[in-house]
Amino acid sequence: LLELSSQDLRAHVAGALTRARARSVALTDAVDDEDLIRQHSKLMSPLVWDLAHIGSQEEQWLVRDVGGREPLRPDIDDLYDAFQHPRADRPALPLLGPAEARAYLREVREKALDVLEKAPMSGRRLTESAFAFGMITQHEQQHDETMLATHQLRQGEPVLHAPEPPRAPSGRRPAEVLVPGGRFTMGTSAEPWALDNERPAHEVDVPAFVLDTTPVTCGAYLEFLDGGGYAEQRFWSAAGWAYRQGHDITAPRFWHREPDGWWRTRFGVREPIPLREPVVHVSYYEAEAYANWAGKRLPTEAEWEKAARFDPVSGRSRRFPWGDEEPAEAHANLGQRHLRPAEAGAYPAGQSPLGVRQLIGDVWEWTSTDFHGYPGFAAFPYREYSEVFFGPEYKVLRGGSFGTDAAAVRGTFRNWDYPIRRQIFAGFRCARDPRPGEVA
Ligand code: AVJ
Ligand code: FE
Repeated sequence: LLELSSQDLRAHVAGALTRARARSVALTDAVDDEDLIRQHSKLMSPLVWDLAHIGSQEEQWLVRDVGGREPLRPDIDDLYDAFQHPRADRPALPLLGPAEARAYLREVREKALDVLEKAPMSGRRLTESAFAFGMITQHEQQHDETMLATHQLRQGEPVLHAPEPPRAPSGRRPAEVLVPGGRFTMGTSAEPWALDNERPAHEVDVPAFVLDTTPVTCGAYLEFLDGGGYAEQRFWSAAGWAYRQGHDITAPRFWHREPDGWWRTRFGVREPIPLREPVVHVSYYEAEAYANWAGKRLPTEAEWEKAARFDPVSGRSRRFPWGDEEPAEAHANLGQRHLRPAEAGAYPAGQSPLGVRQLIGDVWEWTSTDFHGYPGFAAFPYREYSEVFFGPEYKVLRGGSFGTDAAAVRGTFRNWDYPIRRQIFAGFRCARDPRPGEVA
């Protein structure tokens, strides 16, 4: 990206903005106005809030800050400020209606593209102007994933359709790999669109550990469930057990027990639990309980990133498990191309040097690490993007899901959420310490 001429960089940015908008439009055109305004869950905004919020952020960051242009709708800044109104309160606000929101987004985008034509895109200003466009692209794609999660919570006939993801190649493969101990470079100072919390690059010493080569499947999770995993307190942390009891959690979100076994509902379709597919819609606490039941643990964030980026041959950290190339269709299940995770073991072209698969795409993976800034962290462009969330109440998730766009994930990307959250497309894989004699 940094080597592109300013004209090519402009074209690249315009393409990324256009792809994000096509997704926002598809997700909001799929339902009628009543569904856009309705709150499908207290955990989520009405879709029409996300839509206008996307436009409002684009107006503030690109049209006003980068372009120095006149504000279009300064009167709605507060309405669409996520910090001023919790999600549960958003339906009661005097929000723009669907038609008004769509017109506003078109108007803002027209201005933003004009700013892009004129903004300095090379030299010292590159990081400032181009970064703002990169950040806005990622912001829209992040809300597109949030809107996809709202679709999953919506009642009614299915409105989203997509082809099935690829199957896993046949043949037996190791279930775990040993990741050798030693230092590696975590985070980045070079990735052009990396957000503040991914920076700066720094060395971390990670002792040898063993990691699952795929995310934990529904089949394996069902063994935990059927084996009394939700009934036995000893598998759960104190906070996890309090949550399990307080909310009467007995299975992943969207699973239901019927006389003939377990089923789930996915984007309005009732279907049998796909045993070979990574489990999704589990909280951190459920992931932690499963890992305890299995005699394992969740990976730390550093372990996850080392498995995803460290190349033992060159000793350097890659951008992605497969190398430095941007994600292609064969590498990972990203971008809402498929509306479910692919079978565990799929995407051989996307595996890491040590043979770990599906680190990028399919399901976000819970790590055991609290969300904090790296050594040398500097908030950019403002504290509200990530710094205000640092602390023990959020856990880091890594790798993106089938609902995440390639523009919004990479080997260094960090997501975070409360450990009780289940409406996000989150699963996990397990790690463990090596047994005596396992480390050469
Ligand atoms: C990084 C997914 C936790 O959705 O709350 C969107 C991204 N920040 N708008 C979120 C975000 C501001 C953020 N996560
Ligand atoms: Fe936002």
